[in-house]
Amino acid sequence: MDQYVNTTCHVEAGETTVFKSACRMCHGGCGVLVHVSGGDITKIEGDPDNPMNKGKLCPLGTASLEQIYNPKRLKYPMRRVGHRGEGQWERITWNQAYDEMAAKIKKATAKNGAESIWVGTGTGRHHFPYVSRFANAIGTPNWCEPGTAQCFRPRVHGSVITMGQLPICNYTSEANPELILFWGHNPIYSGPDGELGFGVREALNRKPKTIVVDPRQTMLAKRADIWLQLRPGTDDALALAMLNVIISEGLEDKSFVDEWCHGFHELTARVAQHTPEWAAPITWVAAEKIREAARLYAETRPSMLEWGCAIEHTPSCFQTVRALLCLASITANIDQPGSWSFGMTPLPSFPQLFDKMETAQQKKRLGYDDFKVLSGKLAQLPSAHIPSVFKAIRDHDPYPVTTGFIFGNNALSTYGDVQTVYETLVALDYLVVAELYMTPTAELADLILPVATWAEVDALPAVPFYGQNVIMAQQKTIQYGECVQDEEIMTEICRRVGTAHGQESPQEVYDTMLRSTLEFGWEELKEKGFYQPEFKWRKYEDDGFKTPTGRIELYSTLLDDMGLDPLPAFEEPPESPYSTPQLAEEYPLILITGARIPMFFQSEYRQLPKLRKGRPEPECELHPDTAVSLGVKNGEWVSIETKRGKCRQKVKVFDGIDARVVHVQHGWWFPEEEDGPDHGNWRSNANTLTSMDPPYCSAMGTYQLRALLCKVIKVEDSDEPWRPPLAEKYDSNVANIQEWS
Ligand SMILES: Nc1nc2c(c(=O)[nH]1)N[C@H]1C(S)=C(S)[C@@H](COP(=O)(O)OP(=O)(O)OC[C@H]3O[C@@H](n4cnc5c(=O)[nH]c(N)nc54)[C@H](O)[C@@H]3O)O[C@H]1N2
Ligand SMILES: Nc1nc2c(c(=O)[nH]1)N[C@H]1C(S)=C(S)[C@@H](COP(=O)(O)OP(=O)(O)OC[C@H]3O[C@@H](n4cnc5c(=O)[nH]c(N)nc54)[C@H](O)[C@@H]3O)O[C@H]1N2
Ligand code: SF4
Ligand SMILES: [Mo]
Repeated sequence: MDQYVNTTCHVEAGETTVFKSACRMCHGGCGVLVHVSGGDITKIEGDPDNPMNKGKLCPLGTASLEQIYNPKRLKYPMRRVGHRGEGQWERITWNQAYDEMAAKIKKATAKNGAESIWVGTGTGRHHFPYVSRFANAIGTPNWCEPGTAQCFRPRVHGSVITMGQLPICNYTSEANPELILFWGHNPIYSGPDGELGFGVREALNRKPKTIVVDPRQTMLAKRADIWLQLRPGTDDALALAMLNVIISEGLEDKSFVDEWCHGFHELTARVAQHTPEWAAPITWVAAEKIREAARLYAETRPSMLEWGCAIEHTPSCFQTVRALLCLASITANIDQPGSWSFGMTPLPSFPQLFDKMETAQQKKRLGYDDFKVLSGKLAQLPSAHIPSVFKAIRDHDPYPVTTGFIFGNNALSTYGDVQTVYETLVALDYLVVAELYMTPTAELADLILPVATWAEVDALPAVPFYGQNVIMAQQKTIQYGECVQDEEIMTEICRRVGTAHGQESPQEVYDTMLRSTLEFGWEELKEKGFYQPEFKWRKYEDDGFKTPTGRIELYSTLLDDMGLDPLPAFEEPPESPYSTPQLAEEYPLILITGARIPMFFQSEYRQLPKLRKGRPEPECELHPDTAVSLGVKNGEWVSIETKRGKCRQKVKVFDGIDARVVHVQHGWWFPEEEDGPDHGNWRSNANTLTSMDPPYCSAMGTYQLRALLCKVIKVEDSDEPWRPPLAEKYDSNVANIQEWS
């Protein structure tokens, strides 16, 4: 029996109204109680009834009030009056803003077709599914976000192609895994990225065996039964070698493989050469250790596989995803208690309106032919290829892209190679940025729209989006300034343009979704707070896996049909000590960036005192031997340099990292610096070091964001930080800026 888990929503407590909602300081999904009194939020606490977080909040969640009432928040729409990037703005009304945007969309469409409009967003915030809906409604196939090729979507698309659905670690069920394999993922820091960090902690308390695959000795690695400290970017080789051990030693689950897996013989042949001895020099992990890990993994069942974005930051990402899917599949760790499982998907898929766009227009999507799993025929959530869109903006090749809408993405911080990003943004004729804060990216806009925080929106959070087993209502609890939630902004633009679709209110959309499969609508869900359908295991026994063969496709017939490699394979990272040895002479260290820390979310929250206090300065991790050889000590500033650019961070000496590897934090800018439109964007920004250049993953178009080559140099506190030559233009240098106005 399905059951309503909750009882009440608005709990009147004297003068205070308590709303049940969902925190979205990260991807989100923790149940919260929001106390509102006199139109203001007075308290936010974890909802003890919620099965996802059981009343707990992480550091980000507890800082919510500092975010919602932050004095630096944008409060009303603003139009650029000076030159682009000069920081001169005039306040306008929403009505003026909507009319202006509608006119620009019509003009761009008439001149160069709707495909000349780029719609961008960031990772999984409440309005994520609305962004592609909006793009489809106004007729452009060119929407994208930094994660489509570099984070999460490769895992989703790879899973859909291989087994019909994304498998998840469901810690809300009673069953506990006997083993957890953490692969390039640190969920106790990175929270909800398909699961809840709280669930992982609880599962760990029950003392399962653990294997950690990570170049850094994280807390999880310290307590692991086996820690595989691999060379960054060689996950595919390690996974192939583990498959080799399992298959050559006959440790697979034979009956599951016989009945439910397609292409085991082909996989066996593919991995036959990939022995641990083959993998050891590639991965830097000893052959015996690979064997030991493969045996422990195969023999300890059921197990869950916690995988993270670290595997998606290299062009071989799709093959790595596929290899890991094969590992879990041949050991039958699929949709049974304590193993990877499939969510219940109680809701229909979000109405993103892809079906409303003509095929001919879909085919204009940049990346459509080249990256079939990201943008083309095999894409489960088709999106454009970012480097191709940016090229079309800069060079009008293969056609002009001239108008941009960004709903929540600090592109100058989180895209690879921010210098190229900068050149791209200033090449646009017209740029709208919907934001909470005046970020370095918003500074380059023509129109700025102030948006609502998570506590000011009505939304169906991404929890069901991940296939999790809970549907939640996120409720608007207050009005702040003139801020409007992104979904409403997009809907109103559609109305002003007069699009054929996409004009229903967000609440109507949620209501229709809920009622199409459940017996209640949006208002009832708000009252209940959340809904949890009954969970079923081994759903595939009823109607097979949703693939062409009805089985898990170790050998993918879909990829084969598209001319892509149907079996997992190894690719050396395009920039590495082995593929570019000459470059390695000048840049001898391997760079990894962006391992998550609990205080920040991407480039967010540096302006929240409670969180910033925990990490006041950017830090890079160096092995003690490396620090000695460079002549630097803990807390001293260093310049990290690649052939593309430089940034500086403070040294944190850390013996849990290989002496040949450096880790640099990502997302750093300095919102406290008011003067100058760049807000310290270039000083400590990891993406001055990275690249958006080819080669790309043949399926997903992924570029190499990690495992690049760098060097580290000591700098004095008094040394001027490096700024790229183009940043000089970024100062209010009117002569230059005029060219872009
Ligand atoms: N607090 C907080 N939570 C977050 C975020 C945040 O910014 N802050 N971001 C959210 C987002 S969008 C995402 S994608 C997730 C990301 O969170 P995770 O998926 O956990 O990814 P990371 O923290 O980047 O990296 C996880 C581990 O991978 C290791 N690693 C680095 N390079 C490699 C490699 O080549 N191979 C392997 N096997 N491991 C490697 C790192 O050392 C790190 O310990 O977190 C989400 N949650
Ligand atoms: N070097 C390096 N770069 C990386 C990564 C890495 O590990 N290393 N990780 C990559 C990954 S995995 C990801 S997912 C991306 C993340 O990239 P993004 O998700 O784009 O993160 P941000 O660039 O911080 O941009 C988010 C912006 O949205 C604003 N915002 C927050 N909530 C809302 C809202 O409700 N509405 C609107 N309109 N705006 C909002 C915030 O103020 C912030 O400025 O970064 C990628 N970049
Ligand atoms: S894990 Fe995410 S949703 Fe949960 S409290 Fe922290 S920030 Fe909020
Ligand atoms: Mo991400």
